[in-house]
Amino acid sequence: MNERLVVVDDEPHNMDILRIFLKSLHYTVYEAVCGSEALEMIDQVAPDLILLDVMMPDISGFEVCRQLNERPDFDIPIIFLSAKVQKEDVLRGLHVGAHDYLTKPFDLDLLEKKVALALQYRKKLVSLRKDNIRLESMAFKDGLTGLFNRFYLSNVMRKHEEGLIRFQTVMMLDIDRFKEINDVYGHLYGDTVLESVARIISAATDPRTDIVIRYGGDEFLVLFSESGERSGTVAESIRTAISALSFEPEVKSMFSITVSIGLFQVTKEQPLEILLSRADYALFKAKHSGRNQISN
Ligand code: GH3
Repeated sequence: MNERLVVVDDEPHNMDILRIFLKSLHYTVYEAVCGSEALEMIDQVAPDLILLDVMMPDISGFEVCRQLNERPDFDIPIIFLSAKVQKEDVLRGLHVGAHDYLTKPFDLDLLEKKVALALQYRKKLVSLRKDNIRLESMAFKDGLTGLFNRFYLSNVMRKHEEGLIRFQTVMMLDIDRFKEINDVYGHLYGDTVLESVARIISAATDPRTDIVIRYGGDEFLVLFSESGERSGTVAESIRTAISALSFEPEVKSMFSITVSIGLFQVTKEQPLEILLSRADYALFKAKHSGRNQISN
């Protein structure tokens, strides 16, 4: 795909030269004749590079550049093309966030090279961003179940401390006598059981409002940000769905499992550690009251 360039210049003669030259280099060129048009076009086109004039009838190029660079994730390189040739002008351009500055009348060889370099820089940046997103999702996910892991929980804790998220119910779930499954059928089959339990919890919850975390070996945590009533229904549906599963590790050996669940309804603002320990205590009660049940 051809790289997309937004070229902003109010002078038709300059625009003609730029259009013809850049098209001859096989770039796709989008043209804007003033700052406000440029801002709109950049949002629509999402270009790979912006060539920006400084002196324009409405918003100056410096101001356009400043506004764009104020956006949190803005990463499109901007090259100024300007008849303002003083050192102070160049410095100002770089100060408001430009990648480079070319003075008019521009040298086409220099323009070609600078455009190519800026596009190369942009390509590296985009690829680094993608790597980061991939690594972040790997770091936050449990390798076996694909659920969020404890590392992600520390992120959630920080957001909770900052008041950015609130939870209505905290649910802790633990598979009953899971160690026996490992002992009888082997650790690998134990993993299969863990995956099935994770799938049921995921299917019963809503990723838009609930956070599901593999909390420990056979322990799962769900943080509900919606009403307590719903969480009770979801917990019961998970418990019954898991007890209805049947596992067949070997011919003629079939077994089922149960889980114990602790539910803690949040009534006042408290650190997440406290909410977790309350849910953990509710789980402890469920275990000690005979397992395969939900305790509050
Ligand atoms: P209880 O009902 O009292 O909770 O009994 P339990 O057997 O589930 O007790 P416990 O929590 O002590 O056992 C958890 C077991 O989970 C022990 C550990 O070997 C196993 N485990 C932890 N992580 C994994 C894992 O990733 N895969 C498998 N297969 N087993 C795991």
